[in-house]
Amino acid sequence: MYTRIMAGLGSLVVCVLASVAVAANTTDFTRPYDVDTNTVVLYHVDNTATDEVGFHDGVLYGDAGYVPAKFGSGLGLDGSGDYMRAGNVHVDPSRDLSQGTVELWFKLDQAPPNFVLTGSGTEYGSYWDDGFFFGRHTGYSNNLVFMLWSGSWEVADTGMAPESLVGEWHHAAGTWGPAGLEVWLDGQVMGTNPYTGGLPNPSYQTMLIGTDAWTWATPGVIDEVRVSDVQRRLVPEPATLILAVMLGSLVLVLARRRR
Ligand SMILES: [Ca+2]
Ligand SMILES: [Ca+2]
Repeated sequence: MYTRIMAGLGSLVVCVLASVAVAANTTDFTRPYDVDTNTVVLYHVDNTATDEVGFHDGVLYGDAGYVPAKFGSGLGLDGSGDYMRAGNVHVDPSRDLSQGTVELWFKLDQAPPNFVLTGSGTEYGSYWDDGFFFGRHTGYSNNLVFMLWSGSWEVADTGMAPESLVGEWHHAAGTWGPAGLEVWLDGQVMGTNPYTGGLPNPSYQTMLIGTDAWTWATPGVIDEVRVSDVQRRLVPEPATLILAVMLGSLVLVLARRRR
């Protein structure tokens, strides 16, 4: 009887774990994401600029190309004239502007005075950003920052000089919404700003990846780019899941030994 109960319990745990394992991943930044209803665009950049959501495929410019990256391949940028153009990702269909998350993995080859991992505003070379800005703007900070334009820049500062990030893969996320403006690095909130006004301009011309309207280039590789219309919490694999795996294994071992 005991053996049957334990074996049954073991099977149940295995079933639960199997369903967790195949569940869509939308929060664990250490793995490639799956699309959910709040995903605005998702680019795995695996030898294609296809948007996994299906509305805003990217286009590569300059001599941007696909190179080995964090997951599969990513966007290789030599720091001069290279970028991916995504268009206005908040229209067709229209998206909630009151909250959002912009994130990507990046590996810098160098840290120029001004560079942009991703930004939104006017077209490349039209010299006006009026959406989000993720990078370094030395007019505001010598650190990596996430900013939103509200007539002036609202700044969330990581406190990290990009020079200290060169040569290694890092995950960067900027969020806005009820919690204010946040900038995340490798799963930690590094800086905040009380601004809760959302993304003011729904009619920006384009999101650019690896640069902005000012043509501030980023030398390096960018991968797994996602925009969401919800203020995400980005967490690695939950500790509870690891605990469940250990518990499940223990139950199975005990059940086998009792037979
Ligand atoms: Ca990739
Ligand atoms: Ca180039």
